[in-house]
Amino acid sequence: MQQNDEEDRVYSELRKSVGRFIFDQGVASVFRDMIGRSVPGYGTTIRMVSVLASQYVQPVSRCYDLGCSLGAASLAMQQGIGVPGCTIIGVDDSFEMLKQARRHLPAAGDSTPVELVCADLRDIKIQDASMVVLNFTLQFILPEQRLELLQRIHRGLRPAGILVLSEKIGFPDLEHEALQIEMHHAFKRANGYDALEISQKRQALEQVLIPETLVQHRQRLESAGFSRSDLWFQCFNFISLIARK
Ligand code: GEK
Repeated sequence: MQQNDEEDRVYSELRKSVGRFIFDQGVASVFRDMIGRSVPGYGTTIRMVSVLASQYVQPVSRCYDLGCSLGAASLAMQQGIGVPGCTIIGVDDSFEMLKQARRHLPAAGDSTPVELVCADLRDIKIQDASMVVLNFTLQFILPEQRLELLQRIHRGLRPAGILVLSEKIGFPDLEHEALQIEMHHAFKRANGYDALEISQKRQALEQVLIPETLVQHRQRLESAGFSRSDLWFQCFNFISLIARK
């Protein structure tokens, strides 16, 4: 089990100017707390990655956790995989995130080994995969680069392989969008964030995390070659899809 439970106070002090959000040492050291208190249903997505791994990972195949941060989804896959000969590859371009992830990675023992790779996921070769996880990562890739990435994932998946895609989404109806954001902010307040923290973090993420609608995601998955994509989870403006080769 990972231990990284420092409290997130990153945006608690008033800043003269709020720069772009980056996954630096300050964020990495509180990330577990930050994501748990910020993303409704995050724990559920991690637990279900484990369930989906037990159902869909094929013997002697690769599993990818792209944008792995502290490796929570990699560990969930490791716990779920019940077939022999697999490798889990966790990829993140934040050195600080991987430094924390490595500190908490348990020795593999008899279970599926996890390799952590510090690289841009846009440069990673995906091959012989039966499961790929993008748990709240695609939202940080420029929209015009997303199709190419999904095509590459699709090509690298074996027949019957799956992609788990979790994202913060937007809504075409502005009133619906406003209500979802209101509920998300209520969730954050209920988890102890104050108005300043919520607004400064929102500002920092503005140019960095670019949400799209559910329809845009599903259409892109189809264009990338996936035979179907199904919504299995939604809590407010956070969703997760399972896409099948
Ligand atoms: C979890 N999946 O705990 N290449 C590699 N990594 C990247 C890139 C890129 N181009 N862009 C962003 N990242 C995790 C949570 S967090 C989600 C994922 C969030 C990495 C970035 O460094 C960060 O660690 C991760 O993607 C996004 O299940 O913070 O909302």
